[in-house]
Amino acid sequence: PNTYDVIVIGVGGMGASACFHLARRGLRVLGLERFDIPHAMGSSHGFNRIIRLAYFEDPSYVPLLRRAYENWRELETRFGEQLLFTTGSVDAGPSGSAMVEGSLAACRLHDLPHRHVTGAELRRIAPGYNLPDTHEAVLQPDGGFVSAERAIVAHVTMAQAEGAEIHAREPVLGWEPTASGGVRVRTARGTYEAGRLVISAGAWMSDFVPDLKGVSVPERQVLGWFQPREPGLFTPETFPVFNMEVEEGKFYGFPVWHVPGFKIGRWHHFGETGSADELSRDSEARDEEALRPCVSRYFPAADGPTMALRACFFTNTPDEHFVIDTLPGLPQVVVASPCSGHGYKFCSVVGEILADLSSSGDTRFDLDLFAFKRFAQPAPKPA
Ligand code: PYC
Repeated sequence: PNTYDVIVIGVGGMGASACFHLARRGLRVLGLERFDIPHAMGSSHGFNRIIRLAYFEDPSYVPLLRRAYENWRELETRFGEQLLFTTGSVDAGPSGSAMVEGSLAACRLHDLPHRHVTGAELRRIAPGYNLPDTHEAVLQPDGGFVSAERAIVAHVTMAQAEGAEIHAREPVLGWEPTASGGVRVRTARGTYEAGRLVISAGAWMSDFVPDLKGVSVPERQVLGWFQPREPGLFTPETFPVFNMEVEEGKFYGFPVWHVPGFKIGRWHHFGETGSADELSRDSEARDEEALRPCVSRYFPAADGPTMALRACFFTNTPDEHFVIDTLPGLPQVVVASPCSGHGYKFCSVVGEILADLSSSGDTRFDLDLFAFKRFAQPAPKPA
């Protein structure tokens, strides 16, 4: 079989970055993707993805985010195209809500510039917003979005320029460790061997890592674009990206960019979970119904005709933190993702971490929060 230093299964956001960071270190890399590059079947499409520093999920993500920003900027320079757009970010909810308090905690711990404002103040600063006065928001100026599909193209193009071999439309059928401590990967087209394996298969993760079955759970999510009635309030210059928790649910959104509509998504957990091959990518009227009440109430100046609807996947872990680790007993195999819907912004740094783990076995980044072993079944007690 053809041999490589590292094989990467899944060339979406994370895998594309891994291919680039491995190849730039002079390693022989093969990236295998079952769909097109880029594609809209998983979790790396929809034109743009939020990036933000005030990380309400846990302040320990902030050092990774700082490096992610640096790496996105370096990639832009190499590729010659802007990929990261700064709009500022808003994290909003009722006073005392987890999103507002978590965002404030990250800002305070990491000394991030920010403003803590009421709903009324936010309306004055960014009049596209219409939050009740009982709500608060944390505004952080470094937030914005990454151009999602273009960033994959950038990572793949730069990986190829460094000698990586990337195959699209080549589904992986299985992999196994070899007696020499490497891996063998079987695809619909052939068999390949390598010293190391990176599995960044997103919603297909548990197909390749059976221990993640029931831990890494794909869930269908909905996105919509709505024509603003006052377009000037929803430009990248006037409208910061947001996450908010309100009585209707948890939502996130963007200014108008590349689609003639204000983009809003819902972090919804309606139980639309299942296997990545079976979940629907079609958009339906009920998807719009999941979004429209939030638009009408909190963004009334954007409550115009529907421009587009899309479905995508979150691949959730029970605690909604990532898994980035080597497999127990198989140090030559590194897994990255599931990312529970908030991973894309980290692709630029996770690729570097995957290259660290699959070249030296170690990294300078703290990965405690992402350990594989946190989901290990406790050993049965002796009778
Ligand atoms: O802000 O990271 C984010 C995000 C992802 C999905 C929803 N919000």
